[in-house]
Amino acid sequence: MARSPKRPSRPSSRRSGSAAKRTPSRTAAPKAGASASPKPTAKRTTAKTSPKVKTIAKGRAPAKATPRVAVPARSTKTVARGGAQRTPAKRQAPIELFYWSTPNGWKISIMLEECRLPYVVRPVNITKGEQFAPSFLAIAPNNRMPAIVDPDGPGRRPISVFESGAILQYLGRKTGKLYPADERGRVEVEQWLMWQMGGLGPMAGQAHHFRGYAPEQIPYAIKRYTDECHRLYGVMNRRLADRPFLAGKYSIADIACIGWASRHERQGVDLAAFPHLARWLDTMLARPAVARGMAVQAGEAAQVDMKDPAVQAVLFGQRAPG
Ligand SMILES: N[C@@H](CCC(=O)N[C@@H](CS)C(=O)NCC(=O)O)C(=O)O
Repeated sequence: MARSPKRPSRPSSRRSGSAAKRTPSRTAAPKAGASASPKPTAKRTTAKTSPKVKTIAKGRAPAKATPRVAVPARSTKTVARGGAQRTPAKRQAPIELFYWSTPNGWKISIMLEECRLPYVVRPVNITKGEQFAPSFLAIAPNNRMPAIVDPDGPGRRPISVFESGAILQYLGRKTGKLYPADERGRVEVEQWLMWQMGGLGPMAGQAHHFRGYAPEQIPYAIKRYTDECHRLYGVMNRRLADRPFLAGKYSIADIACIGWASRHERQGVDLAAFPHLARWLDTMLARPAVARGMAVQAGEAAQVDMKDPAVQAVLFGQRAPG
């Protein structure tokens, strides 16, 4: 399995499944910002769907209920079923994953792979402004991916969820996997999940920005966020000194951290001083589901030049409208 943190391999054959070709949603059509449709990347076969049925995974029944939430009208490129195809007894409509290949997006593709849930990727090319499409904002009002629509939500009705931490918790509760039900176990997981959401993710994101993307080099900002990443990895290293994973057992807290930690070099942090973290990183990257999750549509994102002024105009300097 791919172990490279920087360039995850293409999805393995275990992940490959049939693809569903979506017809446009009648409930919403992306307007502003959704300037271009992404190109298909995965080698898939296609299956026709009726306008009412958003997705069909091969060998599965269509969703019983049409999602009532608005979804982007662009075509779907990928259906990934993880290991779900090995346990086809239960009919399961695929979860729609609104996604671009980034550390936050990977959290959910990894979780779906770990849980062997069938899912269909709805690409949200954030470098082209597709995160501002009204139909996407209807499910993700923060104009950030990832988001999901689960056609089989509570009460067997569709539900949408945005914010990667909330999605991980939702999927953990839904499947009973990687998120303990007992209160002590849950608290262990949640404190490290929130640590990632409020600490490692934002600080590493700022380090990436000021070290790699910013049009001007600002030494104070670079030092500030590089130092903070270094501090956070020290915290993580101490935590991992006497347990294999952040909450003891493998959990959604580890999944939340892996994408960011795998990019420690971009944050200017050498792991030589953090042996327990380095061991955890190797263990994580060796997990087949992690490799598969990080490989989802990685090629498309890798082609983007983050220094391109058109890309920077979309991603940086965003302000509230009006
Ligand atoms: N707190 C959010 C952060 C998500 C986030 O920042 N996503 C980025 C990509 S990693 C995004 O969609 N950026 C679009 C933009 O900046 O407009 C979460 O964890 O879901």
